[in-house]
Amino acid sequence: MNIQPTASHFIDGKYVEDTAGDAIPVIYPATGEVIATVYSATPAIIDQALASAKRAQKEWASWTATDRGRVLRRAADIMRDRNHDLSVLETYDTGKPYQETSVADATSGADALEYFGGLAASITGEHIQLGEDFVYTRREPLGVCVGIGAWNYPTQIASWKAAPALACGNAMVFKPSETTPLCALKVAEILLEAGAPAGVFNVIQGYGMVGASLVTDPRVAKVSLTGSVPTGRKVYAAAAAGIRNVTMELGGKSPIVIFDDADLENAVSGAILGNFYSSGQVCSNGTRVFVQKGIKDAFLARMAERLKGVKMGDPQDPDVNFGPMVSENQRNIVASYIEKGLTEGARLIAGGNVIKGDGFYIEPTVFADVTDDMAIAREEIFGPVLSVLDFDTEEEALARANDTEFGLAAGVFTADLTRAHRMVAGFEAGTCYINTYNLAPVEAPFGGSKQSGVGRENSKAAIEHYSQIKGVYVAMGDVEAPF
Ligand code: TXE
Repeated sequence: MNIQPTASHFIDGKYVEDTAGDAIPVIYPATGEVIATVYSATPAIIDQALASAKRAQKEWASWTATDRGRVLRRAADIMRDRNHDLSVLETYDTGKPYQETSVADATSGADALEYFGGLAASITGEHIQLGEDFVYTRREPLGVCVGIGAWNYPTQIASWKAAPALACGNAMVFKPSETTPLCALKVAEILLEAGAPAGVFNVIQGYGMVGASLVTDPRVAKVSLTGSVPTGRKVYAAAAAGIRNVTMELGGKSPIVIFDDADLENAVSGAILGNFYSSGQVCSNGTRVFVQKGIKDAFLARMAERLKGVKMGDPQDPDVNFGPMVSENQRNIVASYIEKGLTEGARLIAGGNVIKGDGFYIEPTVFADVTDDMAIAREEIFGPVLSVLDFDTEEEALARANDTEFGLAAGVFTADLTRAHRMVAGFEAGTCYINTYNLAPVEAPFGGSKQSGVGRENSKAAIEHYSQIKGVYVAMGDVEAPF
């Protein structure tokens, strides 16, 4: 499969190259080899992309919503037809196993395109009768939106931002993470092929400073970032200077609370999904697993047993279910946290080792006897490190689960559903799970509270973040004035 893209950027319906930009090597995480090279967008490229989006947005907004929806649904069909190739590319871009990318990435992108394609025609205003007079509202696009992506789900992140933005009549300039630049270009190709006018969805490459240039450009009405909290703070502040609408999908250190009466197998499965899927590189991961004392030993024993099912290896091999970290840097970050966990006195139950060799592999790791003050319990690791913390009572578990600056996700496993709903009502998190973890259907809102973000992706909630309401008062009689 040819991995080197035609060119680095996709602007105004065409691939565009400008090698004056900084070269960005695309490194395959499974082998460490450079499989492609793209170039960071120069000011000329940034201007070309924004000008193209500004121009195309006017035409796109003049289409009927039904016609816009049809394009998005056609894009979803094309994405599904190409799921295999898109999944292979996602694996090259991220190192995630094909066993995962073939069911979780382009499929999720297609779901979003299909869902918002279906919603488009229902994005309307309302009529408010006031006696003889009345008010009507118009739900209007924002204009040019900027999407900025993280590296863990490049196809999905580009699609989750493009779909609602375009459904509402906006145009978008999307900058993928410099770590995974390849997949978003395919999303741009597919939208054009599905009938979106050239310039409605553009992709440009670059490091953070290209993102910063996009956020501060006067042509930009809205910024949607998926990334870390520190980056979120910078982007939010920069957007504020232009009073721009923002969506912030940031980091987390989410809790999973497992009570004695939980179904053990499902609780272990939930903890595996919430810590080891995508080699632990998922923002909403439940990396603090609070286990009630009565079930703790059984949980640890079963978890250690289930980890024997890990098949690490070439992520393009469909039998492999655990891939490398996305980069050497990320692998080193995770290794340093494992070191910290050992130094701070946590008990290693499984894993803990970096795998020697070309790729950026590290073992799925489980710590027990973790206390709330440990770095592995407080800081986002963004890798396959599961921390088990003991608890006695429901009140204690809830208080400790919420004792974090983050608020992205939270899960609870128990057979007592009144307790489950009590826990969820008490969780300070935007995305919660009962007796499961990390499912993200496009029909459901996804996003965080506290430091984990602002706004929601997916569900009808996303329409609020990509459109604005204009209120129109219509007088049917004369105007009464005091003089
Ligand atoms: O993030 P970074 P990464 C979070 C996850 C982790 C991080 C990992 O929790 O913290 O993302 O992804 C661009 N102005 N989520 O390392 O470094 C940068 O080029 C404008 C949460 O990529 O923050 C990249 O494209 N842009 C998420 C993007 O910001 C700037 C799910 C993110 O970079 C910039 C996945 C600047 N000043 C990961 N600096 C969720 N909540 O859904 C950097 N960038």
